[in-house]
Amino acid sequence: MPLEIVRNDITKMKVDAIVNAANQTLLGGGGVDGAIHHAAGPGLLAECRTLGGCETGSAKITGAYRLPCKYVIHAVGPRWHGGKHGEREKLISCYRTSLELAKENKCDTVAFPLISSGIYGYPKDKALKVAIDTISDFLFSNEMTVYIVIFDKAAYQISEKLFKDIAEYIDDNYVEEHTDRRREQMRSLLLDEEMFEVIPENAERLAPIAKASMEAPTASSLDEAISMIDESFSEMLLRKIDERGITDAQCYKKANIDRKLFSKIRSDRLYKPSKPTVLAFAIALELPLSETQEMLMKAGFALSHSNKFDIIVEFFISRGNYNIFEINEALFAFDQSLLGA
Ligand code: AR6
Repeated sequence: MPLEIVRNDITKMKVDAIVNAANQTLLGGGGVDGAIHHAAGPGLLAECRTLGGCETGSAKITGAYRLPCKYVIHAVGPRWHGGKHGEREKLISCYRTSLELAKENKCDTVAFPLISSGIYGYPKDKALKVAIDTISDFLFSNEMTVYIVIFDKAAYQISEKLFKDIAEYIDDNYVEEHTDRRREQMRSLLLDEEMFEVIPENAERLAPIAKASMEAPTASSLDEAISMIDESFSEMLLRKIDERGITDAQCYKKANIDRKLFSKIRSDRLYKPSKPTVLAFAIALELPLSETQEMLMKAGFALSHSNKFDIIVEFFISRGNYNIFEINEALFAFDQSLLGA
């Protein structure tokens, strides 16, 4: 997956390059800087001494010594002074310079901490947004896998309002789903077409399922039944891409899916994707809920109100928010797996 948020200690990441949140001297310090120097050993400091420091908003690259990666990119983030002193631009520039350095050094995988969000005081939700926006922008025109490494749960916050809204949505839907009356209604809905009128709020979600069962062709032999096989997931995906008038690359990049996986799906009409992959494409294609359900069904899945992952994805789709990185931020905050490959 091109952009992933993971919870880890960055010094343990087995990637081509890790990024350090350094200061202008490049001679070490506290926080992640201290942890990286400690794990890399004295060779790193010796090389840093030869670099002559670094300006805020820029970055320099060194070897990685005892770390399990090949390079360390030392980026100097801005100190937070309230947000009106060019902090955002400098932070963006940190990420861009680091990504360009990684590219020049042929790195395929890079891990970033949330630069400036510790000792330098940049609010964590804002720092995360800058990281996600800048990295995803870069990934639109470059092939690379980038990790944002979050050290601890406390270091991670999506905006309080969004968190509250999602939590409420989960509560509401969990409660709904777990009443017997509701479950009973859902079951009869699948059996009895007329029930659509009785509980219309279910109609959109379940229509594709009911429609598919109603339209199932009858066959006189097993061979004949198999020959009536419906459009596959891969065929539906390619058709929707054409209908939207977008290119394959625009679609898989927006889905946060890597090119190799997309080629596999493209060349195998019976490809069996995972549920997060299907949803990533549904988001990239900006499908409404009913079409999302239909696409999931092609791969043997459904959106259900019995798990948080599904409810969170549904929360965003029902609000017309198709930004996969924002959805992944929210999934991460609720400890769910992320969308994409
Ligand atoms: N792995 C991943 N993330 C970490 C780790 C780790 N091992 N340790 C801390 N973080 P900070 P800054 C997170 O303070 O704000 C140094 O003294 C941490 O939770 O390391 O850019 C430098 O020399 C936070 O979210 O860097 C500079 O003087 C994020 O990394 C100054 O601090 C960044 O926190 C730079 O301050």
